[in-house]
Amino acid sequence: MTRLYKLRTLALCVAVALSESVSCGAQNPIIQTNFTADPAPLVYNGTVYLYTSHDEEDATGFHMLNWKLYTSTDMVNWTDHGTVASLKTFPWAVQSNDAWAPQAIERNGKFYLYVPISVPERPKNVIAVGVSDSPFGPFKDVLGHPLIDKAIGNIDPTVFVDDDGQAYLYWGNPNLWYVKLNRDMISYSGDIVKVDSKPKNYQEGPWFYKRNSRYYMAYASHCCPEGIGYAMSSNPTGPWEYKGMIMDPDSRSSGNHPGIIDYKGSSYAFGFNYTLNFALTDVHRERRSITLAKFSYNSDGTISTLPWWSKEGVPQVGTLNPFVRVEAETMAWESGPTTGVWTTGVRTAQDDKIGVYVTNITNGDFIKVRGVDFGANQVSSFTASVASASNGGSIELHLDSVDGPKIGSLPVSSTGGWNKWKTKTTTVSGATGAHDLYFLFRGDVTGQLFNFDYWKLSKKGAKQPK
Ligand code: FUB
Repeated sequence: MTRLYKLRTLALCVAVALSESVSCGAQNPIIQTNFTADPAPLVYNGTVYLYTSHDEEDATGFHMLNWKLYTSTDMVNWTDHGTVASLKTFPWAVQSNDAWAPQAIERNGKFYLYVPISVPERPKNVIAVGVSDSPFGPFKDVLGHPLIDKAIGNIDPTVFVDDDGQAYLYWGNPNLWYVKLNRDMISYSGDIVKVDSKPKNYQEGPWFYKRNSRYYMAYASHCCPEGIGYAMSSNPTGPWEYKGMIMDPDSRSSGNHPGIIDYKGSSYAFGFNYTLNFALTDVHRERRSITLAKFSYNSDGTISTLPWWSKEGVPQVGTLNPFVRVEAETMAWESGPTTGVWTTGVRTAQDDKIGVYVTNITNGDFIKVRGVDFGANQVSSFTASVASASNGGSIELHLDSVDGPKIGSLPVSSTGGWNKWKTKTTTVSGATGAHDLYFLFRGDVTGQLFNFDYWKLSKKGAKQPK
């Protein structure tokens, strides 16, 4: 790394930290390559599947066309799986906007994604359901019409299957409604019920779940800004007793739609803020970013109020194994928000052949993968799948910071096209134990260097991947 580049990186980190926008040690917001909101985490087979709504980059007010999926097994490194459903999934709906807050659930090996969308006629808010055989989608519109018909405020579905097999769908703004879903999860029986015991300051964004025989209703509360309130009940249909604030409203975020899970022995609350938007502009635009906090329940099941979303986020659960294929779009942080010039950070793209990959890589960009376990002096090589139609560049591997010890550098020359993928390998040495791994992208050209699909480290004596 040149001295000039080191100075530039350090200066940017200090300047950004001082400006209180996004610091170099940040972990919140957890996704930096897209604007994401309305977190809907699902724990399935040991992995957190985080379904999100997606604010388009040109948004001033809401501009939302699809739903995305990210996964993690350590709560800090998140893998982008791209778009799993979009307004095109529901061709009878308004196609220009309104892909709002989703929630997904698994039942008997099928996955159901409930989404609020709009129909052309007023009142326009409806709730639709997409079905897939896989948590990764794509979700299909099996009904061909809304699950919950149009009414004002039919938004923000939250779904839960109780121990006795009865499934419930709650939703609504400004009122809270529920219906009992049938076992097929795509139809319901009985009346749609308006909740009389709507919890104090309820606005929207309900998140319904059960823990230790207690039912919880977390929700976006107050307006505006929104905080996160919650109520409890001994019955899935209430009455709901207001219990307090999980997070107080804060002027740094006008909305705050909750998603709550237990994972690997800890409890987590997801929400969102506008940190990345405000790193780019002073103007409030509906470009949100999902945030994460760890918390504990009190012995009576109540929840103490959490501080506002920290920049540091949550501790890593375990470490990342680099000796298996790791998607390049698995990251804890990337350079865009750190430099305050998000448009020059790396981005993700998706195609039918290889799925999601990292793109928009320019000289000086980096990806941080947190807590990579290199083991005991066994690392010998680094292999990456890359594609380039330019002169390419290189991937430098650094430990613990972008200018930390360099353990290897992979030259990437042209492969003959941005989608002509080749695996390339270089030697790596000097890494043992767990470290944050930084991929620092270098190249002479102004403009894009290469695309990056996946990587893997190999141990001494291991057969090289082809
Ligand atoms: O994201 C669009 C809407 O804003 C959601 O449906 C609400 O919960 C609020 O977050």
